[in-house]
Amino acid sequence: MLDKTKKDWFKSAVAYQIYPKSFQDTTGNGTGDLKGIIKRLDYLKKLGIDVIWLSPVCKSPQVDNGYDISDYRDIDPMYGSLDDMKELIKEGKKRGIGIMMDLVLNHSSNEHKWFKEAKTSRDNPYHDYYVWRDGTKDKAPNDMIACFGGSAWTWVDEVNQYYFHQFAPEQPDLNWENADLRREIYDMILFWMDLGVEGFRLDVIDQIAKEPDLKITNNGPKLHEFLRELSRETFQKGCLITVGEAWGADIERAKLYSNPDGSELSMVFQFKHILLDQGNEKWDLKPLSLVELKKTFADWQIALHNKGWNSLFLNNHDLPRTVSRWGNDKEYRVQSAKMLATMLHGMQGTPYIYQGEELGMTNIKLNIDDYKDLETLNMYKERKEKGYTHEDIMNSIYARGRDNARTPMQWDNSENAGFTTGTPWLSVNPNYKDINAEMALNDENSIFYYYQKLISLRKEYKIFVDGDFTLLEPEHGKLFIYSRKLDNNEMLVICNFGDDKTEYKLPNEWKNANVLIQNYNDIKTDVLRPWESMILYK
Ligand code: TEU
Repeated sequence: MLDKTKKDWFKSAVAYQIYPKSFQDTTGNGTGDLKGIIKRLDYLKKLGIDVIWLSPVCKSPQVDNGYDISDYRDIDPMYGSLDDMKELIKEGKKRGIGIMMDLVLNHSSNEHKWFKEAKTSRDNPYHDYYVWRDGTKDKAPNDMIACFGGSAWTWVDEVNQYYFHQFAPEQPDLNWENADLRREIYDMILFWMDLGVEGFRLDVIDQIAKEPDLKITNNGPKLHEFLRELSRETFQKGCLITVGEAWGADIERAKLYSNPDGSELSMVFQFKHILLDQGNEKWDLKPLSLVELKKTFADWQIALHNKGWNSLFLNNHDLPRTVSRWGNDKEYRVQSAKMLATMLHGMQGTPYIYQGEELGMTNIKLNIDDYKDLETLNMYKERKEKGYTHEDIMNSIYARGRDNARTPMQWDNSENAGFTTGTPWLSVNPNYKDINAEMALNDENSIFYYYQKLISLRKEYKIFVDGDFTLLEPEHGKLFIYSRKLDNNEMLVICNFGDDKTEYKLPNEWKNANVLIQNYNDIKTDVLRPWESMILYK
């Protein structure tokens, strides 16, 4: 177990993200719950992870699956009760597994009592907790567009004003300029810290300092001032792991966020690697360039070494499954899932595994009526109106839709993959008979055990945590090779990114090195097989 009394324990930790709605149902209502997570803690212990990033479980009308919170201090009845949460924290701790709560601080639900008050009158003390601007009913303050489509402004008759929302109209933006609001947020965070939570993930934290008059959404001028106050008033009173979601973070900003002096957060989720195969908009696809991918990772690895800290991830609840996106989820599903894991876990940073990634779960194709995500459904409508063909839109959804990652966890080959005895809220991927946890646990060559090994290597060899990073063969279009060095030791990570065999002469000095992990049974010294990967150490 990790010694979590050390301030920088997050550097040796491996995190696992749970999307609670899709993890494990115990009541038969078709959605996951906290008791379901407790039931599966031994599975996670076996995998070897140290913390769970739990997507939002607070009270919510669920317009955006919990990213619209109506009570920050209570659990949504769909997931259980506050007592269940206490139980989860306790049972987790017994197994060395902490809980990271998901803090949605940029916006609340429109059902939050603050907003219900705020919209009654301009004189209401809660009015200023949100971002209001004058205008006339038929003319919004400006033409800003919300992330899920439509105007970012919604009119309220009672106050004759518009409120600002970067996401859905049901997710009004909070006004961080208001000191009383900030105090309420800090007290709420301290409440969860008192209950024994070990960390936080901060939703769209780079958007809290918005300046709508200047059309600034992320990276507003006061962002880091707000963050430093937040951190001082809350996180720094404990020994926590904190990660901010920051689509707008570049390297220089990431150094501020993850400053080793602990003044802001432990690290951020930045998305430069994720954005590489995207056109102008998220739904416009372009092929991934491996050379660019390598350069992007290398730039971050090198720049943050000793100057900050990286998070390492390829998947989350907003992204398609990487094995389907960059790997081959058909004939090389197992090899490519292992290769992608090797590529990522060999780097410096804190790895995050998204539920089902350790099983090689894949994207799904549904009929449009079976999708649940508001982002997907809004986009379908918008693009239909703009004249895109059904087929064209569906291809974007198959490739990019968020529901790809949100299908229920595949536990076994019983009905509904052992996720629920009722009707699942979102279709189970029909491939669950071939891809499920029970099978993985009975197969010593499974992706699950490969992840287990990667996690244990990170605990055993300091070089994973502290070693520096050098990219080798940067211009090679098929191979991703890098080395890590610490004192007199060196580690070589070799990945063949694709379905083809690729010529590669293993350098002589590596021929007798220890093989820490590999996804084929042997090593050939002159060629790499499809999706082959290995980590060598000397
Ligand atoms: O996501 C932030 C965000 O910008 C996403 O909307 C992202 O652009 C999109 O999902 C890419 O497809 C966070 C949460 O992770 C997401 O689930 C929420 O919907 C969103 O914030 C609003 O809280």
